[in-house]
Amino acid sequence: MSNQPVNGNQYDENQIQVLEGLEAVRKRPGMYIGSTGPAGLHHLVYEIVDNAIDEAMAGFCDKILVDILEGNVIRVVDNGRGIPVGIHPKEGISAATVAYTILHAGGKFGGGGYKVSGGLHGVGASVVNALSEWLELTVENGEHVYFQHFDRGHYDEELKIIGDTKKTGTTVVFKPDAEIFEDPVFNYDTLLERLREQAFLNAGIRIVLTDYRDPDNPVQDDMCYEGGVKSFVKHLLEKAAKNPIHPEPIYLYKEENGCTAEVALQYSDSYHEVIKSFANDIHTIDGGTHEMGFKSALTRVFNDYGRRRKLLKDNEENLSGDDVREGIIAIVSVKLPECEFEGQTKGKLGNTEARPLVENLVFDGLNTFFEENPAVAKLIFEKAVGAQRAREAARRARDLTRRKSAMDSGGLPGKLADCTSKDNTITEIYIVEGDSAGGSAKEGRDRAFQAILPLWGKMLNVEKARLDKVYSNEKLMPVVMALGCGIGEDLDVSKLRYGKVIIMADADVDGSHIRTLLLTFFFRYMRPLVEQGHIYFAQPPLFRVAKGKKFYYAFNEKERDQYIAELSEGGGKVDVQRYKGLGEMDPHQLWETTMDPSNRTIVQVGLEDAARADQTFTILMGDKVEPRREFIEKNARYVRNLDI
Ligand code: 1YM
Repeated sequence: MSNQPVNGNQYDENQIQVLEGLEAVRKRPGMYIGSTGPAGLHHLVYEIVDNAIDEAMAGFCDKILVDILEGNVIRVVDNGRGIPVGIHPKEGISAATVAYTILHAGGKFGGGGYKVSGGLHGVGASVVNALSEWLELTVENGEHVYFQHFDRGHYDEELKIIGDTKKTGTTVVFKPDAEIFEDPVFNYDTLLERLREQAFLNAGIRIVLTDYRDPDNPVQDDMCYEGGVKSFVKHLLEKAAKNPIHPEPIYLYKEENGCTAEVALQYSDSYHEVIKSFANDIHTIDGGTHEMGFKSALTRVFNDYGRRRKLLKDNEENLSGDDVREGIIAIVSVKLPECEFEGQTKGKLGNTEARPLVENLVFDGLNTFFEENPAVAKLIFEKAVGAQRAREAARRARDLTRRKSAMDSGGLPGKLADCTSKDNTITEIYIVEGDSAGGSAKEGRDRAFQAILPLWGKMLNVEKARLDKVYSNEKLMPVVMALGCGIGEDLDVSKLRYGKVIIMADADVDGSHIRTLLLTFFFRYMRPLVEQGHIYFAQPPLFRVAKGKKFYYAFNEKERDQYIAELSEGGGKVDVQRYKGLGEMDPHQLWETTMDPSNRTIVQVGLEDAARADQTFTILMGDKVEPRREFIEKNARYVRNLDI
């Protein structure tokens, strides 16, 4: 693979820089796409699609096709103007080639007309090219069809005309490099979720995702939402099977100094809040200035309204942020000429101008809405007052619990088998469903640093209860007391008694249920524990494969079959035991396979797993039957794989 010299026969300075640039990307892909795991892999697709979306936002394109082809090849097609094919004055090669070979060239080329797109690190097409085994670019400009082939970012031939056409548009086909990515297999639902989000955030654009990997059974979603973020809110409500308390989402929009802010919100009868914020179509999972502006305006509007209407008496406290957000589903989307993303995962918007932009929009817009829609305003306001009362009830329940526990067991639950160490950088607590597994765990553990809490009793349906009910739940309170860091608005992570909170449950449907319940509880009432990576799942083995004295533990069917094959060599009887539950393992086996830090695998729970559990939980435990049935039908086949 060599690059064609451009000016005469020698590589010029630019050309060398290009090669160095692509090499840099291949050497440290994580710097450009975050990781070489599934997130980084899927990010390649978003980078290319982002360019097509920018073209659509500029008003030149209304349809984007994203195809997953056999062999995990991706094809993205748009009907825009086509990437410019003319010779780039500085580089001496086609502008399209520049966009695909020069680092950071994508957005900047074209003299300011081209909006900076907000990919995770804003890296663009050349990074995708560098990380693809091969990539093919086709551009139609209404006259000719242009084509260029790349191998790992390098090309032997320039962009060339291969035919004539009346159409315009860009097609990019690429195969992610198996030398770079751990497992270059695309997940349809991952792509679908993100592309659907893009379709909501860019009203009117049609995005069609098709999976052709199973030739007999292509899967397709065709997405176009004229209602934009308003449709997004409706979609989230439906997906989570929540009951809205007013018929239509409230929609607010504002444009100022080349920035736009858009907000859609609706209240449901649930007790939880969902706020999704975006900056230049990037999900800001940790919020930031736009979200702060939204929250502060919301609280102000409610309290002003309450005082003005004398619904809050002079001697009554203001509604808190949590009160006014109870049951809300909101989308906050800003588009700025340049976004600054902060924080470790770059999930937080830093631009200071975004805060007043959103704050003013929501303050003025929602005030007006409240004045013009008194009936809806009254409903929403009363819900917030209900939340305020429940918060006060929770405070009383908490004080009562504190007094009670101070009197009996020094604040620790009776069934807790505590560890000796108090140093939470090394301590762990196993939360175990069932007394028999709890017994094995107590015997098998290393009591120096491992505590065991068996769970018993009736679980609370977190969906249908507010915090005050948690304080009287016999299953959850021992967890809260053992962790020692409080709950809800009292949560103080620095008081957490164990650095690792490990949920250990059977590898079956009941086990999956208890995992989901606990995860949902942590997500809703102790979210910082999830955010800061304190929550884990234990991974007990499913099989023991043995011949004579030699044995292996297998954690899935593939491993089991490998061990069977290995032990079968040379003849003799191979014995396979399937563990139906943790209780079937003796204490030593449980220690060896699931609890010994030098040997076990534990899975750290991320915020996305928890958010998904939350949604799943609403569907499974909420009061709508139809979404529950749909969910069960769709997921029945996954139960064995334990996707939660
Ligand atoms: C399947 C991916 O990349 N579409 C696309 C990209 C560009 C344009 C149109 C485009 C931009 C401009 C003018 C401009 C890009 N052009 C460049 C660069 N689809 C996809 N569609 N004309 C066409 O911004 O002024 C980068 S992306 F840099 F070459 F102009």
